[in-house]
Amino acid sequence: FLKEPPTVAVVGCPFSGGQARPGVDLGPNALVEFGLLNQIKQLGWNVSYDGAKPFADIAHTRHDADDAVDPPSHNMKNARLVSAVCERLAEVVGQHAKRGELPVTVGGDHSLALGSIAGTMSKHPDACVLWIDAHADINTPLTTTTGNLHGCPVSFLLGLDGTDVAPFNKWAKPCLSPNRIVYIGLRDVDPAEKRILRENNIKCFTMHDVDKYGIGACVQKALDHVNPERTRPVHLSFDVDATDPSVAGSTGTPVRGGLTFREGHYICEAVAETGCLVALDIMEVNPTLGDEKLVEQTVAVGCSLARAALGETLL
Ligand code: NNH
Ligand code: MN
Ligand code: MN
Ligand code: MN
Repeated sequence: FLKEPPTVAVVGCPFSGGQARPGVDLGPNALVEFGLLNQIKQLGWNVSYDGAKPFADIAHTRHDADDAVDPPSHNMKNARLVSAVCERLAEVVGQHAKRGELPVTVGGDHSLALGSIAGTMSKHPDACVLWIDAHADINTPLTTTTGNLHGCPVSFLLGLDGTDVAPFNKWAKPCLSPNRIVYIGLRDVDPAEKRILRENNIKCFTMHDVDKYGIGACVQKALDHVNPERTRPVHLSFDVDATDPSVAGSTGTPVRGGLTFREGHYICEAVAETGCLVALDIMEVNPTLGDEKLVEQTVAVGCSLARAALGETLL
């Protein structure tokens, strides 16, 4: 799916408006300062990087957006801001994909995946999505109890009931079908999300399944479901809170009982092995949470997950 020479376009997205905790906007710079760009180069890729860009004209890209400027609508917080950032991110990711590059979107909070996946779909409408997360992020504007849009991007991608609302419906058209997305790592799913997942027959590998079958079988079954012939392009959207807080604890909503270091990396390695990866998200690293050691460990894990997805092998 990619053009020679193979190029990774790192897209730094310093955005925190999809959730309430400041600091996740510092994620991209932390990963880049840790050496992400050179690490990817050393795997044999050309790497492009335009710097961490706010991606929207709306002045504030922080969590504390002004309710007077961006009033809550349908219980969604910072909806105009999230929509504007994702619309622009979709264009940028789409442009890189159309040039035959592999966009790696570094967040920033996970609401950004509405933009990155919309961008992937503009070039690869037949792509499938692996969503690695403790959370399902499939609330709709009607079901969200927090109003945080990082809990909602999947519902917009699928075009579920309640997502045809301003400002998103100006640009965000449904671009993914429920049988083209699969989850791994779930363990904190809201009651309304459980109903949505059931009603739409969406395949999920919860932590219970990881315990029961092992990560190897879960990833194989997940790929068999969304990509049976291994011919479809794959977008891997990795929320670092999928891993256990002991692995990547500097994140806004840690949930105990997560993927081990190896399980997280195994998912990325197995996706790399398919040769189908066309886009990657590394999301929700918040370098302001936890002590210095935890922050460095989390940033290092963000980088090593990206390397594993981009072909780093153990031997
Ligand atoms: N489900 C909750 C919500 O809608 C939590 C989502 N939080 C996440 N998602 N970190 O990855 O707000
Ligand atoms: Mn607000
Ligand atoms: Mn998420
Ligand atoms: Mn999450």
